[in-house]
Amino acid sequence: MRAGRKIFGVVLAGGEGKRLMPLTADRAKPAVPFGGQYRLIDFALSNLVNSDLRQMVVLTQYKSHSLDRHVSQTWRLPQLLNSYISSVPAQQRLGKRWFSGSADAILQNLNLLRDAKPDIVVVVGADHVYRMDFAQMIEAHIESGARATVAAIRQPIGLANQFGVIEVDEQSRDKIAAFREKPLDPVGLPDAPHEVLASMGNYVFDVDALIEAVETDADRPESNHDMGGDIVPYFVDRNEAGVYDFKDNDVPGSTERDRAYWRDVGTIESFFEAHQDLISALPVFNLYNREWPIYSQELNSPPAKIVRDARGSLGTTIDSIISLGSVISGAHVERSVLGPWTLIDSGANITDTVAFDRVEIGPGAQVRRAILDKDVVIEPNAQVGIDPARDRARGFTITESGLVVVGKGVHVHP
Ligand code: ADQ
Repeated sequence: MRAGRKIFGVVLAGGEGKRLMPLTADRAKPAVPFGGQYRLIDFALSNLVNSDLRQMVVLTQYKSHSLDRHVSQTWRLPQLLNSYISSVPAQQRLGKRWFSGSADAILQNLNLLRDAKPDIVVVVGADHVYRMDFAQMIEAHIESGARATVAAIRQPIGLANQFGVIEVDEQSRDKIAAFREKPLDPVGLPDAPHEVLASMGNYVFDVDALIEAVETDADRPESNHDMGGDIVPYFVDRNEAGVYDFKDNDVPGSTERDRAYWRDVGTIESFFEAHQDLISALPVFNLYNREWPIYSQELNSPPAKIVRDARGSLGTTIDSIISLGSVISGAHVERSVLGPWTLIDSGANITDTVAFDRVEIGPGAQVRRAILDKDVVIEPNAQVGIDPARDRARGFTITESGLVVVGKGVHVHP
């Protein structure tokens, strides 16, 4: 039982997210907007708060300003009961060097653990979309007697080189027998040769075991000081690593469809696909589960408005998410997710598009299969996603499937 044990949360939020460029040109991956009004980190933090954690730190490093601002403005827990989520920048506490990996980020912040004196530490990544009750994983960790427990989910074998791959002990199924970080020659599961059991990058540790592991790792010159690559294998070598199967996690209000949904949105394509899911009639990920809310910034904005323009042309939206503060006037929006304060003017046609905050789309403009970063302005009659050669010539990022990404603040001319 968790009773009486003090739990502390560490959110690893220092990653660059290179594969999401240009969306990460100016911000850390966990600060990338998602689903209109959220930032990616809101999913991890909502899960931790809903799991009753009350003391957490967010370790940042790469381009952390936007992330720091979001965490400090949005994630203010009441100070009563000593609740807090603090964003902690890299501070070179152990000499003149930045974090060399996620385990080094923890090593350089051990003072936080020593001050908080928890019994158990939950360490999670900050860039996945999912719902998870960590209280259930903590209970499984305590019951199993493992010193470190890794959350795991089945993934297609073709993706094994993006994940830590777990082999479960045949005798005691909650133990990890072997672990390989991002293997190039993965072996499928005995009951499903086309799948592997992947680490979700979420861990539960006994505090003293975690401290010992990162301190021991610091002295290994061959280490990359990475949680997946170095710390998990450290526990596996000692036969102290447990595995927690995410499919056993039962989040209040979840349905058969969205149970155990976990999505890496680390590439432009997967980021876009996750948005397409949100706006489908029966999305796998249900933002509207009120029993396990996903919290986000308080926008303090007027409601979204969809109206005829002055000449009487209809404003229409189909299969779309429209965030607060947006106005669609005499324009058509279809299968799109619009962030706060999007303005779309007469005759514009927006299809299969994800727009971040404060995007302006002028009269007669056309946008198709695009991601528009914050403050993008599409000028009257301009086009995006219609003529690939033109989009490429204008320096936009174009993915293999033809998605066009327009970077922050860019003005697109006709
Ligand atoms: P990756 O996601 O490739 O694999 P990593 O790049 O270390 O690993 O990112 C993990 C988390 O740590 C992210 O939230 C990232 O923002 C953060 N992070 C990275 N470097 C950091 C640093 N220097 N300081 C602070 N935070 C940092 C990991 C595991 C795999 C697992 C996948 C699941 O290593 O075993 O399968 O996550 O996606």
